[in-house]
Amino acid sequence: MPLVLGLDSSTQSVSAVVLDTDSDSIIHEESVSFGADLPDYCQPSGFIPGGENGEVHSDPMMWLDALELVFSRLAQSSVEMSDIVAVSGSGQQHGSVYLDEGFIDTVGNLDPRETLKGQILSHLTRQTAPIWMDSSTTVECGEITRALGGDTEVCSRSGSIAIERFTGPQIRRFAKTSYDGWELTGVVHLVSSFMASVVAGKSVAIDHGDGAGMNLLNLASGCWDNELLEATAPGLRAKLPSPEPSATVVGNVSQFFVENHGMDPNCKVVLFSGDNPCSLVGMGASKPGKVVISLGTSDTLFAAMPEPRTDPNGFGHVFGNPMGGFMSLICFLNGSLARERVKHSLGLSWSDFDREGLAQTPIGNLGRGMLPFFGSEITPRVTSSEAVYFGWPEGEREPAAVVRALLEGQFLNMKVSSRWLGVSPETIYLTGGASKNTGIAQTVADVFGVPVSRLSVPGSAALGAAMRAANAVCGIPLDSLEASFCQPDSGSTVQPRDGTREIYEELEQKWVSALHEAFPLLKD
Ligand code: ADP
Ligand code: XUL
Repeated sequence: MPLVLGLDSSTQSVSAVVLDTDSDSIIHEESVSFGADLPDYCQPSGFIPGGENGEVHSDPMMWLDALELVFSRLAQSSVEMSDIVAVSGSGQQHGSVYLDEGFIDTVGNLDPRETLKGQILSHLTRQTAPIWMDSSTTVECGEITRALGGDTEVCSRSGSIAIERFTGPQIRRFAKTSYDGWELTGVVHLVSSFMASVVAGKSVAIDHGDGAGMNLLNLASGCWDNELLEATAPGLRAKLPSPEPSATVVGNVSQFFVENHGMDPNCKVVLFSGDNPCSLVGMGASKPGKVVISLGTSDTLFAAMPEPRTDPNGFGHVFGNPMGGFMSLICFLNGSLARERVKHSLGLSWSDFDREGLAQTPIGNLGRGMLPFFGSEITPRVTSSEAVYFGWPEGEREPAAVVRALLEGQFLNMKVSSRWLGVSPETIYLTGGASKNTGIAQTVADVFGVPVSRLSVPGSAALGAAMRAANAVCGIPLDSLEASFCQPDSGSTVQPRDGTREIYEELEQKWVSALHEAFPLLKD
């Protein structure tokens, strides 16, 4: 019974999904939450709270503890670990891990009697890893952009203008502010390639899907871009793993997992990729034609693209599609954390969001709206610390209407910010932690005016990673994997309600006017 394993090292958890490729079924899912399962790290949402100057970092040792815990839980479950023939994974994009040269030897000879953390901690040349929520590198983005001759040049080479959370500007800031740390650094990994290195027991390459989120990869050639490397940090080329196609089989699983968790020593490891590229596969959307919205810690909207298409406003990105070609993506920072903030401040549960929020208020909220930026936003790029309300009668802000205004504001922002993609979806495919909330799914359907379809599996990134492993190692065609694993959950498709189009056309105009009034420096 050949099994394949997909891992997902996301912002808030490390999770796993196991597929049986004979019976075409998902036989097991497992998840370790940083907040609930590893409280000693004091990172309840997966990052170190209170970072200054826009810094948002996480502890890579927490990810390793979570990885070991996931493997231990899998080994204690009904999963026959020795039947797993292939593994791949997904990682939150853009985050970077800085290691000395000794890491390469240590990761190749992991001692099964010690913990991963105990062996790898001393190789960190930077104790914490900046992650995708970090916005501390505006100065470095400007420096890289000037060195290349402008946004257009950076964007046409790397698929994105220089963006604060992307790895290149993050590397530049470290190299500038910590000269010694940079000198000691032998290798810089992404979250995906770091976790893959540990699983494979060797320092592995960076795949084209996630590598494109660094402002360093030349999309046309698939190689690191000389000018971008030079503009980013001295000696960077020697410290970066090579970029390789996502389907590359890097070798067998580390002896560490063979001895400790009963893995087969011949189990193959396929390069890990970014969470959004993996989700594209897991949602059955890696061929052009489908638009996916993922409601995780961040909200993202993405689609496979035959040709790389870049965003004239600079908010969108082009990444490698792990199954070949490209994907476009737009990321919204005020995603689940903004929804959680409203939920907590109003003392609601998730089901109240639906029952006591959306169900009690009319579509379009009688013109009462919200710019849902509780913290600075990436799309559009605004500095903010509180939501902006428009169209409300003085003194009135009843909780139910606030819930609706938040969600309508979030999805109107997505609709407005994704027009440059030039794709008119017939259906939106919804994934991520918040997608199971039917009221939220209904609001997406109403705002976009198209049906919203959800898959039966919540973790599309881990599923996509497992499908990539099954394709690359077992040779199972993508079409047949999609037919087996990417079917919509029966009965969970949500239809847009009648009469919503006009209401949202009007609200959208008000929303855009409110945006430009609140943030006059924004480009049209
Ligand atoms: P990530 O992959 O970024 O770690 P997930 O896709 O796992 O995130 O989503 C986690 C988020 O989903 C949580 O932060 C929570 O806010 C949200 N969530 C979970 N359940 C619900 C629900 N029923 N309704 C709305 N949001 C939910
Ligand atoms: C995408 C992005 C986030 C992270 C975390 O550009 O920054 O979606 O991948 O999920």
